[in-house]
Amino acid sequence: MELELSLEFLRVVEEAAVAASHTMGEGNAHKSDQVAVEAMRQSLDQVPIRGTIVIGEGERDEAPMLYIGEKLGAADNGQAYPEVDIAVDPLEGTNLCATGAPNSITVLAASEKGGLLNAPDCYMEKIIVGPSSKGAVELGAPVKDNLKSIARRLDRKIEDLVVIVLDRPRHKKLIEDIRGAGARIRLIGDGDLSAGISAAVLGTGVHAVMGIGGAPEGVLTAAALRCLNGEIIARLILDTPELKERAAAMGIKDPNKIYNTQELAYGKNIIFAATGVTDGNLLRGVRFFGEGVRTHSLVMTMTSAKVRFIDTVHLERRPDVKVRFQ
Ligand code: FBP
Repeated sequence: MELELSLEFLRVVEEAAVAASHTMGEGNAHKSDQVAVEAMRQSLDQVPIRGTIVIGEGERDEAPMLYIGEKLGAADNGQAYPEVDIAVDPLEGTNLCATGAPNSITVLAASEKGGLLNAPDCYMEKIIVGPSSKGAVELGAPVKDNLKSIARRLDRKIEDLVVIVLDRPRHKKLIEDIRGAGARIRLIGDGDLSAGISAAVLGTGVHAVMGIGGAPEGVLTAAALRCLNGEIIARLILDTPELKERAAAMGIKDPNKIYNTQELAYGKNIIFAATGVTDGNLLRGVRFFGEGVRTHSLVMTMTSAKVRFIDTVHLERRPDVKVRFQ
C-alpha cells in the first residue's frame, strides 16, 4: 500500500512541478502558486484515498483549494480506500520560481490519520540538523554552543560548518551570533524546507538550518526528516491572542511547547514526495526537450525505509520522442 501510494504521490508532485515550471521567471509568484495548487488538487482527486488536508494553503475562506480540512481523493465506489492525512506545499519558494532562482520544489507528505501535527499557518522557530548531529542541539541554547556540538559530532571545526538562514531582518542577531562563532552562512531568499531536507543529506554542503520560518514548512520538514533520520527542534510562534486561539482550536494545549521531529510528524506510516521546479541543491528543476519533459523527485517511505531519487521522462505529449540517458 505504501509503495502504491508513494507512486501516486510522486505523480501529484511531478504534475504540480511541471505546471509551476511553465511560469518560471514570469515574475508572478501568485500565478506560479496558483497553477501548482490547481495541478496538485486535480491529480490528488485521482488517488485512491479518503484524504484530508491538515497542512495546506490556509483556511477555507482564504484558500479556494487545498485548504485545511478539505477532503480529497478518488470516488471510492464502495471500496474502502485508506484514510490519509495530507500536508502540502504545492510550491515551496513561490518567489524562487517566479524569479527563476534555485531550490523551488513541490511538496507533499502523507500519513495515517492523525499522524501529522495540525499547525496553524504561523511562524516557527527551528533548528534543523542531519543524522550525525541528532541530540546535539537545543532550541534555547546559545548559538555558539549548538555550533560547537554540531562541529564535534561532524568531527570538524566550527569554521568548516555551513548554516542556512533565511535572509530576513528578524535574523540580524542570529546572523551576528553565527558569524561571531566563526561558522559560514548561506543566506537564502526563501525556501527553508528544501534547505532543511538538504541538512539531512550528506554531500549537500549544508550542516544546519537555523531561524524562524513557516510552521507548515516545519511540519513538512519533520515528515522528511523522519525518513532521513535527521532532526528538527521547533517552537510555534503564537504571539497574538488570535493565533493562540486558533492553535488551541487545533488541539495545541501548550503554546510554548518545544517540539522534536517525532512530535511534529508522529505517524507510523509516512510518505514524503517532492519534485524540483527550479534547479537546486538536492533536486534538478523541470527540463523541457522537444515535446518531452524530465523531472527529478525525491520519494521517501518510512515503514519500508526507502529513499528514492527518481528521474522521470514524461513522453505522454508525443510518444515518438527520443529518450536521452541523462
Ligand atoms: P512560499 O513558498 O509560500 O513563498 O514560502 C517561502 C518561505 O521562504 C518558506 O520557505 C519559509 O518557511 C517562509 O517563506 C518564511 O516566511 P517569510 O517570507 O514571511 O519570512
